[in-house]
Order: sequence, then C-alpha cells, then structure tokens
Amino acid sequence: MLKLTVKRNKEGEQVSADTIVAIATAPGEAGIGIVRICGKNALKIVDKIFIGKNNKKISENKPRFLTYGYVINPKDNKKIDEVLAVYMKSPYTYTKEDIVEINCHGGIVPVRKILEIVLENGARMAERGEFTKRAFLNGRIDLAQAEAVMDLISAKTNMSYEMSLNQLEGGLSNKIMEIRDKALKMLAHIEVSIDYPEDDIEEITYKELEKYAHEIYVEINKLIQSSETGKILREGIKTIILGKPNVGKSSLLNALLKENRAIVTNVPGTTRDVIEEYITIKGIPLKIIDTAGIRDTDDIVEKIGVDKAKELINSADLIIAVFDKSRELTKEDYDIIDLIKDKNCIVLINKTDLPEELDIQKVINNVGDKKIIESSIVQGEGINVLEKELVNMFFEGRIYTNNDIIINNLRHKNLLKEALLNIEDAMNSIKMNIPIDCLEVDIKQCWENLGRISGETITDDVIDKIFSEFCIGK
Ligand SMILES: Nc1nc2c(ncn2[C@@H]2O[C@H](COP(=O)(O)OP(=O)(O)OP(=O)(O)O)[C@@H](O)[C@H]2O)c(=O)[nH]1
Ligand SMILES: [Mg+2]
Repeated sequence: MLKLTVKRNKEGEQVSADTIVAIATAPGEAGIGIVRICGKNALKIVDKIFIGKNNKKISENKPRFLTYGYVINPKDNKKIDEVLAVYMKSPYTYTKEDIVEINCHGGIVPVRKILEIVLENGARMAERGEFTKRAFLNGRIDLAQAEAVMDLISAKTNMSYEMSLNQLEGGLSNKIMEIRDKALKMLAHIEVSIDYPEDDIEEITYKELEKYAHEIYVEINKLIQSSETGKILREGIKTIILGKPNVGKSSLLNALLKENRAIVTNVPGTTRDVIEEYITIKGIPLKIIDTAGIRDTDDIVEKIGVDKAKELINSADLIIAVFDKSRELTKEDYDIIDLIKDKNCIVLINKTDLPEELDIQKVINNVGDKKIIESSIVQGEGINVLEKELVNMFFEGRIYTNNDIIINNLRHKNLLKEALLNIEDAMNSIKMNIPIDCLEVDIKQCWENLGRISGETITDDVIDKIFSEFCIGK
C-alpha cells in the first residue's frame, strides 16, 4: 500500500557508478587543503598517483591510518606535492562508499594540481553536495539530516549552529517518525474496520481515530509554531534604532556592539545611511540597524537616509525608538510616535545625565502601553535593562536547549502546513461521521507529506534541487 518513490541503496551496497573528486577546503591560502575522492575506484586511482615512503602504496597501509608520501604525475613520476593521505573503507565512511582524502599544502595551486591529476586518472568532478547526497542515497542519513549539514556549514549564529547540530543528530527526524507512526496506526485501524465492518468496531475506531488525529494535530502545530523562533534564531531579531537626529542612536549601536562602529558627533544629521551589524545578547542573535535621524531636510543624501529608515520600519521585528530627555518633545518626536504605532517597540528615553526638559508623561500618554526604559548611554546606564528587555520580548526568559526541536527550514515548514491541512480534513470527516474508508486518503497524504521531510517519500527532482544548493566538496 505504502511505497517509497526514491530508490535508496541497500545496506553496504556501493551502487554509484562514478568515482568523484572535489576540493573539500575553501579556496585561498591555508595550512592545509584537502582533496576528497569517493567511489569504488578511489583507492585504485590514488594508488596510481600517490607514492609513500619506501615506495609504499596507500593500499598497503591499514584503512584510517595516515600515510606520508608524495602525489606524483604517473606519466613522468614528477612530484606534485608532499602530502598525508588516508583511505576510509566502505561502509564506515561519510558516504558509506570508499573515500580517500589527500591532505596537501593549502595554497590554490597544490590543491588544483592534485585535483587535475585525480581527474586525469579516472575520477569525475563532484557535483554540488554530491558527497552528502550519496550519504543520503546510501541510507546513512535521511534528508532532514542532509539539509542540516548544509545549515551547519552556513550557520551565522551560535543558536542556528546548535539547531542544525540537533537536526543532524536526528532530533527532527525522530520527531517526524513518531508522528508518522501515529498516522500509520490510524491507517491500521481503518483497515481493520473496513475488513470487519460491524457497528461496534466502527464506533470504537472513530474514538481511537479522533484521539490520534488530535495528537498528530497538536504535534504538527507545535512544530509549525516553532518556525517563527527558527527564523529569528537563524537570521537574528531585525531591530531598527529610530529617533530624531542627535538623540544618541549611533551611540546606542556602539554601546550594544561594545565598539565604535558608527560615527558619533554632536552635529544633528551625522548618520546618513543605514548601518547593519550582528550582535548576540544572552545567546540570542540580533541584526541591529542604526538609521539616519528622522527629520525634514533639504540635504539630498540625508533625505535618502531618512526615507530608507522609514521603509525599514515595516520589515522590522522590533523598533527601539530613542527620545532625548534633555529636550522638549518636538514635531519630529511626534512623527516618530506616529511611525511606531501598532509596532513591536521599546521606547528609550536617553540622556538622563543632563538636566530634564522632556515631559515623560506626554511620551507615556502618546505611545500607549509600550515598554519605556531610561538610559544615559555616555554613562553606560540603562543598557543592561534594555538588553534584558530585548531578549524577554521574544523569548520571555526561556533558554533554548539542544533538545528543543525548532523548524528553521522553509521546505519543512511548508510540508508541515500541508500535513496539518490533511489531518484537519480527517478530523472534520471524523466529526461528521463520514464513512471510515473516506478518511484513508487524508491520513495517507499526511503520512506522505511528513515523509517528504525525512526524504522517505520524495521524488528525484526534489532531491536534485535540494543538493544543488550545497557547496562543492560537501
Ligand atoms: N549627555 C549625553 N550625551 C549623549 C548621550 N548619548 C549620546 N550622547 C551624545 O549625543 C550626541 C549625538 O549622539 P549620536 O549617537 O551621534 O546621535 P544620533 O541619534 O545617532 O544622531 P544622528 O546620527 O545625527 O541622527 C553625541 O555628542 C553623543 O556623545 C547620553 O546619554 N548623554
Ligand atoms: Mg547617528
């Protein structure tokens, strides 16, 4: 009844026809560079181009032991580089196929020369992500784990790195498997009921199905909800610092970064362009954006900056609106109050070290129930309170651990949404006592959509698309 659409290789079987090669390290000057060869002829090829101490071949050393020697051009025995090479024997390798890695000097020339020699001697250039694709097709990891490899490599924040590591270790895959098992149990109940269509069995079956469907619904929904967090952990909380000129916006950026990134002067209109930086506060990544002070201006450059700042407001996760406590509220301040209405926003009243001119009550009356914090950035006061509030607004003091399963991949989120619709349809049918065999289609679709996340039920073209986004050599 339930079949896989992708052909995956059997345990221990090396079915890839070609032996592939790629430079596994990043281009540039480095201590070492690694050329990686994978497939059934890997050892044979390296035996032709590698010569160890006392003329020993790599195949004469034990697998997983480094062999010292030279890569040579077999045509004229000319040495190409002094290297360490290691042979990893199938199936205990990254791809489950034979792999040889050559550690050579890390400049662009040695790695390229070795790559060329390997190509001349029978390997072909690996496609993007082909090593990991083989690991998937050979059944060492599932698709969600393969995607985690790519996310791990491209992680920009500690949190997204940890999310990917958890996914690589099978956190998400196990959860998906649990939910799919429940769907399978539902299908089994339906089969029994169709085979023995007595009334009482059908009644029991409806109750059981309702229970399972509800559990599945709750679990899928929880995963979908986590994707908001996933996006933030991956890309950072997009935070815009907004305010009229000279209130201390750039000073705030510098204080949060703990470095003098933006120019700060007492001339209003100092910042004219948008300045973006990443910071991590209590493990939570923020993409923080300093903007030009909002005011009407005839200066063309400054005006573009002001317009850019206004544009950013709609795409922000959070706004920090800064006001100057040493000055009366002005028209510009009221414009800003207007701009932040209905937005996720913290109000910062800065320059508390100076004589007070601002009527805070006026601010409170106008901004509504937004959180208000006072600060003196030059004296380092209030920054801690602000940092705490920033994190609390998004995570309410929750610390994320490695055990939390967080969806951070759009493909997964979309499949979960489809699976949720399927189970909702099934739940509605159960409520309406629709004949039991009609439920089967929805539940099966739910099971299949979930299976697409781990790659159990997926087509070849989707797989090709996913791996084409990998880097070469992984
Ligand atoms: N006394 C006092 N001065 C401050 C404080 N914060 C910033 N300043 C000063 O206020 C002036 C303006 O600071 P900036 O950070 O450049 O202000 P800004 O909002 O980025 O200004 P624009 O880029 O022109 O929009 C500088 O002279 C800062 O040193 C504070 O808490 N107290
Ligand atoms: Mg500035």
